[in-house]
Amino acid sequence: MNFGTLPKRALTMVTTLAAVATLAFAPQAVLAQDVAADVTAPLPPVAAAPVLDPAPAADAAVIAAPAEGAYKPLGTDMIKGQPVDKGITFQEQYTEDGAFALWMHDAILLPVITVISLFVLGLLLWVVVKFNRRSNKVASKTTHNTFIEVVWTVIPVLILVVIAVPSITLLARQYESPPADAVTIKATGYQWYWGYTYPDNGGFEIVSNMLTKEDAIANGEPALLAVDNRMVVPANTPIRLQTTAADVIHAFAVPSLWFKLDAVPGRLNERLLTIKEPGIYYGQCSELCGARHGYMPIAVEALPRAEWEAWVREQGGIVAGDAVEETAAPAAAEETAPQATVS
Ligand SMILES: [Cu+2]
Repeated sequence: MNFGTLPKRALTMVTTLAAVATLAFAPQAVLAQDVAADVTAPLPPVAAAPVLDPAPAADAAVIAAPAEGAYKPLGTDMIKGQPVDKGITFQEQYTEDGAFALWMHDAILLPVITVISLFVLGLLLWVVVKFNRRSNKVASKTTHNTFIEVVWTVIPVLILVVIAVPSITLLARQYESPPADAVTIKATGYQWYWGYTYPDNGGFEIVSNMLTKEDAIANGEPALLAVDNRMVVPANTPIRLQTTAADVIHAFAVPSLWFKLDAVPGRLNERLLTIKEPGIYYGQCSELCGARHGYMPIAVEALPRAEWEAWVREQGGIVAGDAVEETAAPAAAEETAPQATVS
């Protein structure tokens, strides 16, 4: 091999690979921009839930309106987003953010990682076979090649841009503030269980402890994930999920909802959660919080809005409509009373 052909061959190869990489990634970039554009689209309208004054809410809880349909806990056929045997990607996702993240992983990150790994492996093999001492008695002294250096700087930059567009989009979506009419639910981490408070619905708290392995299996639920009282939430409704802790730092994490938020004592963290469909979704505390850290699972039960409201009333809580009716009635009576005396 003489001195001039090596850089020329390398140039041809690098140019070809650059063209292949561009062709391979171009559709991804276009897709990424499409999805990014969707982010600005407003959330689907949700029935307005006026913010309530907590004091009348507590009174109204005593005379709660009759339930439109009794609450029935979801059966084990509604368990969703569980890991599957020999699965190599994320769990199935049940939020918009999760679906977007899963798409980004499957359609962008994995192909990029695969192509780069194969490319580097190919280069290594090429060097091992072609440039060993046996086939190159006289070692090449080539050091610089401006074109190759430009190419191996520009192509990685382009790859990073292709990754950055959906990545920053996902980050921004995860910071989206809940709308004013979102249902507020506060998850409090305790050593070692969870408490779920519903401040918009009368402020009752549900305490959720892990079931024993025997009880979980008898229920048809996964051991170490099943709980006695699930965190019951409305599906297809924006939830303002707040997390805090009573003792040490915990973390509220449900993989199939693409949700993870630290629960820190003395601090209230908040993130928007909108679950796409009814189901049971399991998660775990994801901050090492002590001896029984592994035994404080999270079970989220998402119900259609009407059934969730029935559940709230069953817990002695109230939903927005109840309180409005209760507070409106006495106000109307006061207004009509003086008029009656005047006439
Ligand atoms: Cu914990």
